[in-house]
Amino acid sequence: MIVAIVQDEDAGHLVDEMTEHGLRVTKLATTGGFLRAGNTTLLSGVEDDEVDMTLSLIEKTCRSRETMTAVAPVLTGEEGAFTPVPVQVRIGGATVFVLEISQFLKV
Ligand code: 2BA
Repeated sequence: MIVAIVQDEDAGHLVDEMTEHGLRVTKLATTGGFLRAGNTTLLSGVEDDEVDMTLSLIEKTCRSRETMTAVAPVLTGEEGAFTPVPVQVRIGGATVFVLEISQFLKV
């Protein structure tokens, strides 16, 4: 099982590539814990000999991007006053987990 967290901008193209290569994929709308922004998580049950091809498709399709975000408010000194700090963040290409599946059933 490949679990790939990708940017929304890359998700449609990646799903197209995967299905064109005969892979099955489920697309979930997810939210990153750090940016609290939408991203996409793809679940794909693949055979062992399809793992490398799947990873290649992900690498080929998912771009790395930079974004500015205001996170981690810091105390300014004034009691109760917080100032969001702008931070530049590089996202992706993709965060990928390759999992062993003990059973696959369709019932
Ligand atoms: P977010 O959690 O929203 O993180 C977006 C980007 O912010 C990350 O990009 C990384 O560059 C940065 N970032 C995240 N946590 C940080 C921190 N504590 N300090 C500084 N910068 C931080 P990516 O690494 O490409 O991750 C993109 C998305 O993939 C994440 O969105 C999250 O939804 C998922 N993700 C990444 N690593 C994960 C993991 N180990 N487990 C589960 N999900 C993960």
